[in-house]
Amino acid sequence: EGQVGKTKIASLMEEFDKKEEPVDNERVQNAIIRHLSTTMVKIPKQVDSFATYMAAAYSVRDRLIQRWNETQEYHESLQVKRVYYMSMEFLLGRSMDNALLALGLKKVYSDCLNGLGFNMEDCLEEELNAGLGNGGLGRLAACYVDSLATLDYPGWGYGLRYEYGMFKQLIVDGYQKEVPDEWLGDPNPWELPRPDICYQVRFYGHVNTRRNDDGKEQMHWEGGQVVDAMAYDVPVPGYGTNNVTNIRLWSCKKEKLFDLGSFNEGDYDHAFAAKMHAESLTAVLYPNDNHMVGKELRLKQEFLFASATLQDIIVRFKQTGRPWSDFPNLVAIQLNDTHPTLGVPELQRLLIDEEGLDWDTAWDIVTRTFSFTNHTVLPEAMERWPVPMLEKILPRHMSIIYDINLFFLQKVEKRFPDDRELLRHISAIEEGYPQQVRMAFLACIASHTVNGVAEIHSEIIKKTIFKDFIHYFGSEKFVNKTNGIAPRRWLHQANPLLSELITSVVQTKDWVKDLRLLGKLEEFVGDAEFEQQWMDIKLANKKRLAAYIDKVCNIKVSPHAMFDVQVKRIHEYKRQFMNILGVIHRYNQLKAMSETRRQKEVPKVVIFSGKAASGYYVAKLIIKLITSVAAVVNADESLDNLLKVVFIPDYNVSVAEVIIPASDISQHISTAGTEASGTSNMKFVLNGGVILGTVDGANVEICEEIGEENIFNFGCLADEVEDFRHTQRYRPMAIHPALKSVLKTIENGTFGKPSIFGPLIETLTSGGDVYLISIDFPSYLEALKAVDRAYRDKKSWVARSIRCTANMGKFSSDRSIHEYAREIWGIKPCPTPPKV
Ligand code: B1H
Repeated sequence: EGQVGKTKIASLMEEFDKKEEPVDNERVQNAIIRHLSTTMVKIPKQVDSFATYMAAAYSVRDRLIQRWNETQEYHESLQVKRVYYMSMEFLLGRSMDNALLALGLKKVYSDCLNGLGFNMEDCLEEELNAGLGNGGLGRLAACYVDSLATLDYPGWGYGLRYEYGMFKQLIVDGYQKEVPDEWLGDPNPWELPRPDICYQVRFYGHVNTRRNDDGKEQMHWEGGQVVDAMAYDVPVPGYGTNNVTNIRLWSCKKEKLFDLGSFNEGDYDHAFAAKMHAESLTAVLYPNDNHMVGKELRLKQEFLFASATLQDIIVRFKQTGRPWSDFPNLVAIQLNDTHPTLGVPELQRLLIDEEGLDWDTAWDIVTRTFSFTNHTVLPEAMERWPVPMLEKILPRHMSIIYDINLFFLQKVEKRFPDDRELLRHISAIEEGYPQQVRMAFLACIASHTVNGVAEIHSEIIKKTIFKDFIHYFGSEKFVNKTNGIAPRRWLHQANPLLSELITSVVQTKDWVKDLRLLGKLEEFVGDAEFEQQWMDIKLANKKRLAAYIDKVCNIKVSPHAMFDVQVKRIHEYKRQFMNILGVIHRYNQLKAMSETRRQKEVPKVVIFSGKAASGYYVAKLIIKLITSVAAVVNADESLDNLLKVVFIPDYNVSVAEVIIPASDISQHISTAGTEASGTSNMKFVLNGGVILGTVDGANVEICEEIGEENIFNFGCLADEVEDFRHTQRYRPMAIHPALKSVLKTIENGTFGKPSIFGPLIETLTSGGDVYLISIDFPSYLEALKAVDRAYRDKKSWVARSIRCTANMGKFSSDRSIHEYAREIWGIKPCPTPPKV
């Protein structure tokens, strides 16, 4: 009978997932009401826009879960190859709007909410931001999962469920202040807890050798401390497809410090308190972008992540019943930078110590499975872990890493005998006190393919960090995969007005999935009516941003002024410092101008936003300088509103969605060769914003696509940087008169006590000006002038703006994912059959 019952429930459930609630006003409304009453446990007088948002979210989630089940079941039944995108960061932002658009439910929900006395915008604003990432690297992972889902590729994201994501930024007295991000304060309808999917992860302990049944020696890692990692699944819907992809995030259960003695004595409170105070490994995201801090806790996070993920992948592989040699035919693992690299020795360990494979068979599987993306060349961002720390926390992995390195060096030695220098340079273990493991080298040795994230960056890494590896492996292993962005979020969702206009002239909505179709917009350059609509939409987006600025900064800005935007993490290499120095130059110029001369100037609002890592002193000083300049400039009535400076606090995905569609010009001005790609540059241009940028990262390819007459480039080139750095270091006072006078304005106290900014100015003078601000400053000022000149000609500006959007097809994350799928992962689209 039990058996009959089982088949009955199986067939009923299968049927259930295949059908979906029809989409009509009444049913959607019923679903919202049902969740308000049941899930949210509200009585009528308690209903507010938050409860309504939550109920609506739960009703959308119901649909997502069914499709998720169906997708996973389908892929499993076909035993298709999957990619697992391993990333310590997923900067997802909000999910509701994205899900509504993906499932084609926006209109119905909007009508329903109106019918219930609420409006869509207010409800969407109730959602918290999932800020489980620092910046570009984390947002890239989110866009890539969006594309995997939309293109029906079988794949999952794997990450960590931090209880506290990227901190919230307050600006107090002009300084950044960090506040914990309590994003799980409200229940999160977008995650599905999986208490039954749990793995044990070990730390410390020791390694024992044992003989197994056939007399072979086997290593066993034992003792130490064990924690539980539990899965939370985040469903990510594809746009206009039945496919729903999974991001599996691990949460570390609090360590079991339950004091049983006092519990049994009835001292319940005391026992409980001990448990509550135990820190979880997944408590908090390390808030450093492009900077490594060698903290033990971070290493433990990385291993918890690697171990739980590999155990989970192996469990699923074993369910297929296929032989181990098939592992790389069913599993591709992409390492999003080196942060998940411990997955390499962990897979090797699981295969040899737990599954009994021999070293070579296991290593062959490992190297056919992993591939690795490098995202930076900044030396301070390169992960290195001290050997003694690894030996203590992960003794078995340290010995595996030694062996991986030894066997690798033996092969190098065989090919290039007697080249001690080469061996020293190429070793994954860096000599010194203490010795350190170079994680990028380990990732490179274990991967079949290594990629950079923009053409220029992929070329640079071949000449720098991986130079010796090319010598050994040849260059075929090193490829480029230029980054991309999800058009769903960064145009369709963030810029509904432009998106509607585009659909009306392209005469199909297919551009949302096939961004090259935007090319058709070129035909409308010169069409007066279209150009007027284009400008009206930019103005409307600027008004939306102006209202936001008024709300959060209490500053009134004119939407008719040029909006000049730089929003990204605050870092010396990104040179927000140079931008604000340029603003001071402009301020001095305006003040020195005659009234009549001034009338001819372009009114400008310079907008900054971004977070500094909490321990990054100089970056925090840059924020203080920006806010100090803003205070003086904005209060100066003699400027006739020709210049305003705004620092928008707490930059995050949702804030970006408001800022980006509103920019006229945006700045991407990193020292050439330092920004691997940049992805916000793509977002701005896609929304008809023009770039002022250096010849760096993806700026180069954007320029190739949209034409150099449509971008403002300046500054020295990447291959000149080393020489300049050298001369600058020895002649740091070779400073241009314009820069000198700007520094003087700071030093004479115009923006507050000059001593505050002393250490910042010293980075230019005694610090050797590593990021070459004094070299690029003159050409930067020239470029700013060129932008002003061009902006005055409204007609050609709008043409330029349209051409920008029209030629951004290449930068869809769909293009990137297709390339990864074909050329690195070997996976094929596998669309889940549509609903009956
Ligand atoms: C990028 C990082 C990064 N590159 C270390 N590297 C981190 C490094 O927590 N950490 O230790 C966190 C992040 N992030 C960015 O990746 C690049 O700077 C951008 O240029 C690039 O567009 C982005 C995506 O490829």
